[in-house]
Amino acid sequence: MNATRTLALTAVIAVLLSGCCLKFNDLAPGTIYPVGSSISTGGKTVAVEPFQWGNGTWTSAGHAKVDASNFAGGSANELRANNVNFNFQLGYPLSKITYKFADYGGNENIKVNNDFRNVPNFLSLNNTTIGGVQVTVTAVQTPSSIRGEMILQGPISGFTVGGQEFWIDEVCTE
Ligand SMILES: [Ca+2]
Ligand SMILES: [Ca+2]
Repeated sequence: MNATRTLALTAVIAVLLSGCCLKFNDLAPGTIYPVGSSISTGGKTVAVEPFQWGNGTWTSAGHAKVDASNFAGGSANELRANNVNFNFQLGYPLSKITYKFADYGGNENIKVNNDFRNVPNFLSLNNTTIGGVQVTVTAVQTPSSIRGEMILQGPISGFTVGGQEFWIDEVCTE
């Protein structure tokens, strides 16, 4: 194989391997990240941003925390949003994002392609579009929690999500 073909093949493989999964297992449990800070995990950056409450008021007083719990249904560590949003800086554009989540109370925020939503929970977003991206929510609701997985499919140029008592794990991209 000549050098040009080797280079072309390497480029193809790089594209095929461009998806990633953020599992947060490289973070130290108990670490707290205030609004304005950034979380470096899995070679990516997650910015911790202000959160909008159900009444429309924005707060910068929340924080993120690395928990060794398993609410979102992943394994080992997960990220907790305590009245913050996570702005995932993943190397856009992407065609798909999936993630596991747990909502133990309060409202949630989600923004895809600059289309911002503020909702009591994510169940109502199943089979809708946000920012032109198809949203699928598969979750189990109990009196105390909503736990499941969300799939975003379509041309994605930005993704932010958070909540008040919200955990997230295994944010994977294609
Ligand atoms: Ca994990
Ligand atoms: Ca909720």
